[in-house]
Amino acid sequence: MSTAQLLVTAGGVALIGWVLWYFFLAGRAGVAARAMGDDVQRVRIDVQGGYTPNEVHVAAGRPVRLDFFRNETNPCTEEVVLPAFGVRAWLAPHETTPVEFTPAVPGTYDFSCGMGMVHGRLVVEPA
Ligand SMILES: [Cu+2]
Repeated sequence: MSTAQLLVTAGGVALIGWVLWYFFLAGRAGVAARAMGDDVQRVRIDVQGGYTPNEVHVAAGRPVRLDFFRNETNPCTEEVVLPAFGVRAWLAPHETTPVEFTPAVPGTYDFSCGMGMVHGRLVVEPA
């Protein structure tokens, strides 16, 4: 192999490694947030290849409002579902879509994109 071929090969391998890291590992560390507000418990969730924060803590028995800000056009995240609360919402790109419900029963509930590829969880704590 010539030096140029070696460089191209090494570059390709580095690129593959970066792609794997970017899509599967980067920014996947858990980020938890607690809802603020005495009346409606509000949390903003950034949607971009995943949910940030991807763990949200709220209190049972009071209304929750999750403001999903979808900062991408990747179709993966165009829909968010919270099966336990009967929520299925369409998230317009580069806009904030509020999702409101009142969790009655403490527990941990999953939310995800419509395909179930990216996930977050809602931890409902006893009031
Ligand atoms: Cu998806």
